[in-house]
Amino acid sequence: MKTTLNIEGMTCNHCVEHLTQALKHVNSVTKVKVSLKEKTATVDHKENIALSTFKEVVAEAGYEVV
Ligand SMILES: [Cu+2]
Repeated sequence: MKTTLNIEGMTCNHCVEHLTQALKHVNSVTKVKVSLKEKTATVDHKENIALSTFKEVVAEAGYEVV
């Protein structure tokens, strides 16, 4: 499964790395690709993940799913 999230609040590559690591820690996630330019996070995962879970993880990292 693949989910693309629109992310607000990233300003530099540190943010990209920070968010990537946060999303990688979510259960069943296999791959994360974050784009600063596109303001997106594309997440590959083996099981269904609720949007609320993604929102929570992103918020905890200091950014926002929009
Ligand atoms: Cu940053």
